[in-house]
Amino acid sequence: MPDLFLLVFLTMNAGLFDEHIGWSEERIELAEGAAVLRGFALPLAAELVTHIEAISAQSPFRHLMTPGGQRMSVAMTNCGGLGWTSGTGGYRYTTVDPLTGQPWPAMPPMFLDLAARAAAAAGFPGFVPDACLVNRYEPGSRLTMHQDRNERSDQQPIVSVSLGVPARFRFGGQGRDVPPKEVPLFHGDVVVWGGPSRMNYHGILPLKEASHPLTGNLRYNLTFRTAR
Ligand code: MD6
Ligand code: FE
Repeated sequence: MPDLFLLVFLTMNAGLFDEHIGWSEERIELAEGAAVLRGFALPLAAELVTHIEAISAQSPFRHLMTPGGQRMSVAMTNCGGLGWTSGTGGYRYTTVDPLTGQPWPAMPPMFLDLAARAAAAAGFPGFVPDACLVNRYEPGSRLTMHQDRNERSDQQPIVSVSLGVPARFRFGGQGRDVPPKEVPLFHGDVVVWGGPSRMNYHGILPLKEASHPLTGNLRYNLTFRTAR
């Protein structure tokens, strides 16, 4: 029932705009230092998707292999000075896309601006990311519980933007034993993540079959980090 789903989805997102700041200030605290800013990126969402298409025309989406040899169900690419990649050598950041042999596509200025504004809104002023991981989920794609720990410093937050089909996000604690909270992430939502929960485990449950007018059955996620 994709049409009904879309209607429900659009209704849920209606009224999120504030005339002045483009954001309703609906905010969900996941833990100290981690918050969902509902609809924060909604005014820019269509432009973000256009940029993702341009980025992936230059550095295509690919299914990386984990260091353990498993093909990841989420397809990835990057923009910015550094890109997150994976292989038998482990997880690392590179300046060059190993697939093309060229530098990763430049980070569009509007990406930098959005990431900095979202971080500041969540209490982390002065955020200047040097890496933007672009994730593409198709129905069934998931991200198992993990920590983001390949960045040189844990003093900077992470800013994560959701686009397209909604997903169920799981947020746990510092150890794998903490039972996770579950929260839906919709088109235009931004998660900002830093301070005491920067190293908390988190993941995305398998994407459900659904349709979004801008992305079809796909979900995109932009994850901004300061890697160095
Ligand atoms: C995703 N996000 O939303 C995957 N990591 O598709 C993440 O792994 C993530 O949303 C760190 C901080 C925020 C996130
Ligand atoms: Fe992560």
